[in-house]
Amino acid sequence: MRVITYGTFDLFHDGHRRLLERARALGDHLIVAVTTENFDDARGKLNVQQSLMDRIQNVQDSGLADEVIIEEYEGQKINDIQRHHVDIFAIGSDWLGKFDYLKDYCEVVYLERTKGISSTQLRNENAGMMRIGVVGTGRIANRFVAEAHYVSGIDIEGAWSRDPANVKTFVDQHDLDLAAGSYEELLDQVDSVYIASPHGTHLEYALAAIERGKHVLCEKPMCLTEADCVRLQEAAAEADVVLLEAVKTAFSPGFQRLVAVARSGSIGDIRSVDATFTKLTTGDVRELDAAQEGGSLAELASYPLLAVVKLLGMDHDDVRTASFKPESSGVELYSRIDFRYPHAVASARTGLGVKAEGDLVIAGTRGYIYVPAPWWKTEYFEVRFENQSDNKKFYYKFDGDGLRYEIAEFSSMIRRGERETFRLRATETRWMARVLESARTDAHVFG
Ligand code: C2G
Repeated sequence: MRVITYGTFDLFHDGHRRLLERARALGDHLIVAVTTENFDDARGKLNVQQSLMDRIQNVQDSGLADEVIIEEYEGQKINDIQRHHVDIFAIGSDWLGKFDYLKDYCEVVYLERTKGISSTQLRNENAGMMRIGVVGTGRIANRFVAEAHYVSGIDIEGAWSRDPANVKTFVDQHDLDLAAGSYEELLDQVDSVYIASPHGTHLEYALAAIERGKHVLCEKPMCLTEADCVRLQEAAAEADVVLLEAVKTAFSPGFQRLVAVARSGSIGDIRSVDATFTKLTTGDVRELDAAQEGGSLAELASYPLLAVVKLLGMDHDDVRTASFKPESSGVELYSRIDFRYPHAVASARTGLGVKAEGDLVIAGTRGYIYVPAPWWKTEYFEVRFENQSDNKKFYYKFDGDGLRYEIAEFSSMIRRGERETFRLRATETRWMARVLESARTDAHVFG
């Protein structure tokens, strides 16, 4: 029986070794296909640290492969199976169901992935494999685990939240090692945490992690007040750990190019920025619950505020907010934060249960940039001029839910020993916390 398996095999660890052992045991000839850089790039896998040569060497050194080939293109698996007369395709259970289409060509076996890669299992402790714990088990935490899969060098160890039943379900669903009974138990097992619990709990959980020397990636809004933000940033500096606010747009390839194009003078001087983010939400949900710090500002303002700060900077002269906040709801359902800068104006609009065009328009003295909805992905934008034949179109990748870009940034910062990233500076995070706080407390309220 001829068996084939595929993988990146970056920072070769015990999970890889055990997978190859079991794949080999399924037959008498094991072919291992190692992904090329281009293929990993095309399938949206980020942060692969070792070269193709080194990764092939990892597989060869294991002594488990009878033959090593490379995987270069989408659809290659079907060709390989036929060309190499393969009987069994084997892959880890993290891909369960994803390769069922190969059943038309050979037997497909999903082998249980190895849960929890402890640092003692790593061939080289400093190889850069990072163990991360998830705090909170809601929608975004689920997406995080799926996306982390596409970032090399990361192993999600386990999860914790206030409700043990939710933790159990989450851990089972994602095949994780640890359903932590307490936050301390999770912290003991990891190098870093991703905090995706309700907004009002971020400060407490982030501080506890930082005080134990763990790096923190915290969902937006990281803080609801500037004072909380300063407190966290000072604690992180003291403990010498990474503290990053998970505003995913800041790390997406297209948004970074958009900012560079806009600030390079291509549309002249920027005179106005208008950014909108709305979502239709109804019913008994956290987003609409005042007790859980809901409302369109806390929920959505991070995105438009990011656009404003990245395009116009932090030195606005004035900011005013108007919010539709009916007494019956207790939270802002629509808000408009208006800024005055020395030579520009900006408007950040958010709505919950209100739908508007979610676009971003940057007006300049020579032309303007139009980013259609959903602008926060920035997969596409146009630079437009009076003379339409001068218009330019730009296209970028935004793979999956886009969380992989912030995860990749967080993990590279840790690996490189960096505490600050130009993609989202600590001062910008603090500015966003200050504006959010004032918008929530000093708004001109109607409704
Ligand atoms: N693996 C495992 N346990 C782990 C980590 C990985 O069993 N803790 C398995 C994966 O399921 C996969 C193999 O080891 O079968 C290689 O893993 P990666 O190098 O992460 O490669 P991957 O991105 O899974 O590529 O075409 C490529 C394939 O689709 C899989």
